[in-house]
Formats: sequence, structure tokens, C-alpha cells
Amino acid sequence: MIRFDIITIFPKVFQPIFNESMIRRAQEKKKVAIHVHDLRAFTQDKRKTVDDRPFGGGPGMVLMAQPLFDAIKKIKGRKKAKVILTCPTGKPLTQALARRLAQEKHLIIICGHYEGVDERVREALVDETISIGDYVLTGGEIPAMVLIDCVTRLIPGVLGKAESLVQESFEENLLDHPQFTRPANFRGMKVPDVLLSGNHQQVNKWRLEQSRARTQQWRPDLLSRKPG
Ligand code: 4GO
Repeated sequence: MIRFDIITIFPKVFQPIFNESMIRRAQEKKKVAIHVHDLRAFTQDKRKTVDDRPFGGGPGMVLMAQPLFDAIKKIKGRKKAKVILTCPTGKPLTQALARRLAQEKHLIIICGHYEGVDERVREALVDETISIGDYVLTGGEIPAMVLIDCVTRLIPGVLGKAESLVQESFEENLLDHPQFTRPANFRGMKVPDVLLSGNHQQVNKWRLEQSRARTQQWRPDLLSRKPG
């Protein structure tokens, strides 16, 4: 069982994602527990202020240290937990990193907003800064969802046998082979004969060739990436 705690100024946005499909089933099977915390609950003024203007000037606002320090202290208690900040400056999220995070017991994810988070939060509280890609979003909520989705599906027992992870492409730095389903002939576009042959050895050979060719064509950078 992995416990995820999310600290956010938009707690409601997580409900529709976490209450459906795989992540819902993972919670029902007690493989994960997800707790969403409203950062405003940890503010100290009547207006529930979470942000303030940046020292040194410039546009926008910065998430203040105090509510985040108090939130993390309360959530951690006396127990150990890994604190993650999602930010474009972070380590890229890869399948290998997700597999490492799937070994953890307790992850606390801070969702940044505005121009970012007071640097003292990162210095004093954050164990790992993670980026889901080289682009900027308005908030860390979507990266938090991405992280929880890709870690959760790696927990043993979350996916059924049919969705087995063994042959998965990114695990070997290869893109997936093409997939087809019925009908075998759709408006004159035919499924490759080998897939209808029933010869599993030939099917596997074809799939591996397809994976290699597509990786070469679309993501040659993956071929020189070290195995996770
Ligand atoms: C994370 C957070 C992008 C990512 C973010 C990412 N944008 N690439 N925006 O993982 C500070 C202000 C961070 C909003 C947040």
C-alpha cells in the first residue's frame, strides 16, 4: 500500500480523475490511499492567503512558505515520507523513476502555482523535484495526477493479468508495436496477415521489429538511453 498526500489550492479537481477506472479500483483494493489537502486550511489569516508578491519585484505571486511548512508538518507527523515538488526544473519523470517511486510507502506531493513556491520550501522540505516534461503549466495539479497514475499502475496487483506489464515498451526504452482489433478488413484497410496467422512466434518477431522501427523513426533518442 502506498499513501499519497497532495497539497493543493484546488482540491476539487482531483475527484473526477481519482474516482474512476484504475485509480479507483486501486483504492478499493487497498493498493493506494490518496488524501487531498486544501492548502488554505493551513493559512493563518481571515482571508486564507496562500501567496504574496516576490521579493526583488517582478510579475505574479509566490506561494508562501508558512502554509506549506504547516501542512507538511501536520501530514508527516512523526512518520517518514518523501516530499515531492512538481516543477519544470525537476528531474524528468521516466518509467524508471516511476518504478523507483512505486517502492515508497508514503509520498507527499506539493502542487505549485502562480510564479512558483518560496525557495525555502524546496530547501527545507522537498526531497525530490520532478518534472513531467519540458513545458510550463499553470499549476502542479496535472503533474501530480500524472505521477500518481503512472506510479499506481506499477504496484503489484493493481493491473489485471490481461494488462500485464511484462512486455511493456517503455520498460525497454522501445515504443509499443501497433495494435489492431476487429474487423480484419475495415473499409479496405487490412490487418497485417501475420497477426491473423495464429503463429505466436512470428507475431512476437513482427511486433519486436515494428517496435524497433518505430523507435528508430520517431524516438531515436530512446535507443541511446540507458536501461532504467
Ligand atoms: C510542473 C509544474 C510544469 C510542470 C508547473 C512540469 N509546470 N513540467 N507549473 O512538470 C510553478 C508554477 C510550478 C506552476 C507550476
